[in-house]
Amino acid sequence: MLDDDRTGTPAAHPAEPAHADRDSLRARYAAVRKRTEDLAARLSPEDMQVQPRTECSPTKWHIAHVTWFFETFILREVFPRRKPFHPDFPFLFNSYYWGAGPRQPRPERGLLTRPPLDDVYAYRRAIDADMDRLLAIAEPDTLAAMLPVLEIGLAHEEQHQELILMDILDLFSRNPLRPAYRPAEAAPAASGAAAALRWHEHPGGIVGIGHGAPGFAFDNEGPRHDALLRPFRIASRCVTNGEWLAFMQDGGYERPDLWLMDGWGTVQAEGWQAPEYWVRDGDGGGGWLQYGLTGTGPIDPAAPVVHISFYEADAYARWAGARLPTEEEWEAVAAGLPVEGHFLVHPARDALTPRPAPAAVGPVQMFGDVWEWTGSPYRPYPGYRPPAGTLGEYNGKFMSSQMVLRGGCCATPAGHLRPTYRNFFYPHERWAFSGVRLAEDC
Ligand code: AVJ
Ligand code: FE
Repeated sequence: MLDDDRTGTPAAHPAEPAHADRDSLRARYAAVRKRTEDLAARLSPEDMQVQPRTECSPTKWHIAHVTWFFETFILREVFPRRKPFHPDFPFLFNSYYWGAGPRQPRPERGLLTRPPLDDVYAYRRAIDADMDRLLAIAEPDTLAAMLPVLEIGLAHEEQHQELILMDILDLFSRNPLRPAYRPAEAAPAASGAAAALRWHEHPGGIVGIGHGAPGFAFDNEGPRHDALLRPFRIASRCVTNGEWLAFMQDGGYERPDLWLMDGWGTVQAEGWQAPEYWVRDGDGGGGWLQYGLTGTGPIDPAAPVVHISFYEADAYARWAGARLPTEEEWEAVAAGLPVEGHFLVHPARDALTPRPAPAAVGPVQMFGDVWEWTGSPYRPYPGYRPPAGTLGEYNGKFMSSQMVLRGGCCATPAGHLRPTYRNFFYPHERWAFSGVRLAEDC
């Protein structure tokens, strides 16, 4: 990755970066690393051990894996003869990189009761010390060559911060005690009415899609290219819980005519009657409560619906006489807007628990709260080639059978997102903070 022969990019010979640049890189690295540990600080060692199911990982594994990432793709690239911190850790904490060697099977990450948590934190300390020293003293050429990988490493750790919260929510939801990751007192109170839904018209035409500007983006956000859009309308905010309840009361989960074939099959097989983490109210009235990182509470009708699959998003849109926006339509509307919304703030400075809140009253709210399923399959943009080397496996090899989600959510670290950002999950998956926005043809 740092080898110019393999990346095909000519060697850069930049001037010595100012000390302020090095110091700001070191500070950014330290801040991202600390946020992971602050998120984990609310968990017990037992919480951090368990893998509730294949798609989820133990917190202990997450915090080791992101460390392995810096060790493997920066420290061991810059110093090719450097030995791993521990000879077994590359096997244990490689996620899916064939180029990085064999690995623990993903469904068996929860079996790793050894190494103990203390050893994983010692691993973090050791890699962090070496990373900080490298950032402080690396030759300008070395620093310039590692910068793109450092950006990926930091963005990677931020992705895993969101995954830690998703996976802990899934784990805790299987415990009949339904623990709160953070108590409800710190959460926003249930709000009043939802912001009125407005429809924004877009004239269509040829629009530029994808990342083309300076600054970091994941490889899957480019190349920038033109797309032809027909005139469309897009909703100013996401579908709310109140609107979702109307869908349920109208038999939304019982009417096959509303569903795609695979979606209806999943509804039948899984017995879905409501979004993930909705639980029957014990009072016998047939009502619902919502479990989340704050614990179990009433359903806020004004908040966006969350933890729905692509299949449910699609069925809802059909029921509503609308459709999902394509990712190009979504981006055409979002591109001109500041990336402002309800994201994950550093827990030490944040009074709020990650949980979706009602959309602000405003012309259009595209970012934060819930990821939005689009109608677009996760496929390469025209001209996309995965980067050379092992990090080429990061995004490109997942470009089949998944759908694109846009906009970021309340568990996405603030500053992580861009209007061109492409998230992706399989259409049946519900454990991400996923919701839906409607669109229609003009
Ligand atoms: C973009 C969230 C689908 O979970 O596999 C983490 C993020 N990539 N490590 C995933 C990711 C590499 C990715 N998602
Ligand atoms: Fe990863």
